[in-house]
Amino acid sequence: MRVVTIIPTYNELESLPITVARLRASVPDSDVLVVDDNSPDGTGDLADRLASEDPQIHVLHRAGKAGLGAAYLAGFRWGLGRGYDVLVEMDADGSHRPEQLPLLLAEIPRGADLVIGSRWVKGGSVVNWPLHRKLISMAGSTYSRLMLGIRVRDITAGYRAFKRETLEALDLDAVESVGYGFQVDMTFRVAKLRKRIVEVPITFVERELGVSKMSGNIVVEAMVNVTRWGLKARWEKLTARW
Ligand SMILES: Nc1nc2c(ncn2[C@@H]2O[C@H](COP(=O)(O)OP(=O)(O)O)[C@@H](O)[C@H]2O)c(=O)[nH]1
Ligand SMILES: [Mg+2]
Repeated sequence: MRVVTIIPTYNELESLPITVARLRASVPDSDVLVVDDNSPDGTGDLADRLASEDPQIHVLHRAGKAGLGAAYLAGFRWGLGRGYDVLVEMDADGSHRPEQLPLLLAEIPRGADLVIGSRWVKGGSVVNWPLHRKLISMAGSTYSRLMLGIRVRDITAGYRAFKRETLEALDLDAVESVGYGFQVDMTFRVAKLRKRIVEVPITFVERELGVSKMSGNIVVEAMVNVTRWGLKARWEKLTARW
């Protein structure tokens, strides 16, 4: 099973080397692809340095900040083109603990098409989040689950492992490349293909270094999109019967 872990970065100079070192230690077989959007703080140069010292580390440089979704889509295309069997999404900031990646990967040979590292299943948790952030995340997941009619508990989660066949079955060009909306969009598309989605509990640790790139805008955008997709799916179901 050839695995590549894709790490999107925008100004992660402090976090990236720590996360990459932890990842290389905990899953030495996984290659690493850093997708940097020309970070002004020089994260791209740092990634090049890491890559020059370790043949399993690769870097994809993009022209400018285009969002996490666009970065992952570029990373998926890179990985699919190089024959990887499993493509992992992981944040650079340490929130997705590399030590828990084996838990996600173990589900692939057991038949999962998409594994989600979940905060909101039994055994999952979040460390260092204020109550209001927990509530927003849980409420967003619940709303999306009801609206889209899918059973996933942590639908905006960004710690994931895709089987290559799952990504190949999707029309990646059609995915809307926004923040949390990107993760919801991907989940909805995989669910519609009736692929097997497995959630494993993780401990999500809020970043200690650097700053978050998420904004209220991204949350609102995700909710608007979820509403749109949900209504569209209902409408299509209804009109199919006429
Ligand atoms: N390449 C790229 N990476 C991004 C972009 N926006 C966020 N990221 C990365 O995506 C990951 C998650 O972002 P983060 O700011 O931690 O979001 P949060 O965990 O929801 O607060 C981090 O590794 C970021 O550096 C972007 O526009 N381009
Ligand atoms: Mg983060």
